[in-house]
Formats: sequence, structure tokens, C-alpha cells
Amino acid sequence: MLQDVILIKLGGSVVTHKERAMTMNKMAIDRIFKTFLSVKVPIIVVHGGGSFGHYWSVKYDMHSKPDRYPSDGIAIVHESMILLNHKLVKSMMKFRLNPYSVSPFSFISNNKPIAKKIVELASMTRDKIIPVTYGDIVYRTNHKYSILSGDELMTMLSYVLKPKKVVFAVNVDGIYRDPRTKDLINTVEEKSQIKFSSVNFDVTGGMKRKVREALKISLSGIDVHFINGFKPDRLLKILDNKITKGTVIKGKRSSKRNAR
Ligand code: IP8
Repeated sequence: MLQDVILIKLGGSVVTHKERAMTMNKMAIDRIFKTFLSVKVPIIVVHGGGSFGHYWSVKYDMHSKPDRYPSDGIAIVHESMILLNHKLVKSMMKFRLNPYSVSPFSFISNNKPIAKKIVELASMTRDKIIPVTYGDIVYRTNHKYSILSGDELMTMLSYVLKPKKVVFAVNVDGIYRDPRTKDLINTVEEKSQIKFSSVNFDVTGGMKRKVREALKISLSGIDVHFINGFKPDRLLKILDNKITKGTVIKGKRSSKRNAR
């Protein structure tokens, strides 16, 4: 059953206007959720922080490194993510997509996944529910907190659920060989095909971190797709195994994992 799930990350730069604090990209969101109506397979959605969580985490200088960050900053970042999540869930409700918001705090402890809870997310999809979770500031240990990105969550969820496909909806067409020339890599078979020095690096570590997490996921034998979130019809093509514009990192089993 778990094999059927599709894991989709909606990038913060797609669902929000990154350059405008606390502003949703309503047009992009509506387009994506309208497309979801045609998706006939079970999906789990993860979304990023965009001009909500990132805006505040930058202001308070919070990172993925666990630290004793200011309490008011922790509260503000978390609240901004709840707000963004609520707005997205509300939009999904408008399309009768049956979203169910899940805080990442409920299925991780000390930054480690609680597999039993994650499996329950997949079970819920059988009831025509779409679980929606998000990057957030989370408690680690010893009064330290850290930003857990939606990209890292994708890896955590993938390791447990072994989704059929993993999709990152981003604000460009895929992974570029060179962002200046927009020379798109269609298929990645080998890690060495990607030159990290030329992968776009936004203020929050955006594309580089996504690619790193995607490569990890692909080592579980899962194909990881990068598509343009502003063109959600491409998502449908991927789910239908049709060719479309984007980048796929082909799943391959590392010998270490095979041996398990
Ligand atoms: O946009 C980070 O999630 P991301 C969320 O997936 C916060 O990196 C709180 C900044």
C-alpha cells in the first residue's frame, strides 16, 4: 500500500511571493490545487516557508544548526508557518481536496522520524485525505532548536514511506547545468552530472539543499522529479509517466542499502 504514495514538495518560492513578506502567491496556489483535482493517486504534501517562515528566520538569524535561539523568534517563526499552512489548507478546502494539516513536531523527535506516525499519514490517504506538513522551527535537545526544512522532511518521509515518486515543485523548470544559460538537465543518472558550484543558491540555501536531499532520496531507489510549480500540468504528466519538461534524478539502490 505504501508504495502508491506520491510525495510532493511545494516550494516556498512557488506558494509565496518570496520578495514580499508574508504574501501568498494566490494565483500559483489556485492553479496547483485545481490540478490536484485530477490527481488520482494518493498524495502527501510538504510545503516550504517562503516569505513566511524564511522571512522571520532570517530576521532572527536562525539556521538548521541547533542552537539556543531567542524564544520570541522561535514563537514568531513557528506562528508564521502555522499561518502559511492554514492559508494553504484553506485554499485546498475551497477545492474540496480534504487536506489534513500535520505539524512536523508530531512525527519527529530529536530530529528523528517517528516511523509509526509517518506510516499513519500514508494510511490516511486511503480515506481520500491529503496530509499537509511543512518546514518549521523544531525543538531538538538541551533547549536547542533548529530549522527543519521541508526538503529535509521530504527525505525523512521518503525513507519511511518509500513513495512511488517524489516531486519537488520549484520556481524554475528544473536543475540547470548552468543557471545563466538555463541549460536544463533532463535526467540525472550519476551524482557527478550535477556541479554544485553552478546550482542556484538562494538566500536560504534553496536549490542546493533540495538537490542534496533529492540525491539522498534517489539512493533509496526512488525517482525524484523537479518541475516548475507554476506549470502544474507537468505534475500530471509525471504522474501519468509521460515526458515533460523538468529534471528527473533516477532512483538507484546503493549497495549499502541493498545489503539491508
Ligand atoms: O522552505 C523552512 O522550510 P523550507 C521553513 O522547505 C522555515 O526550507 C521555518 C524557515
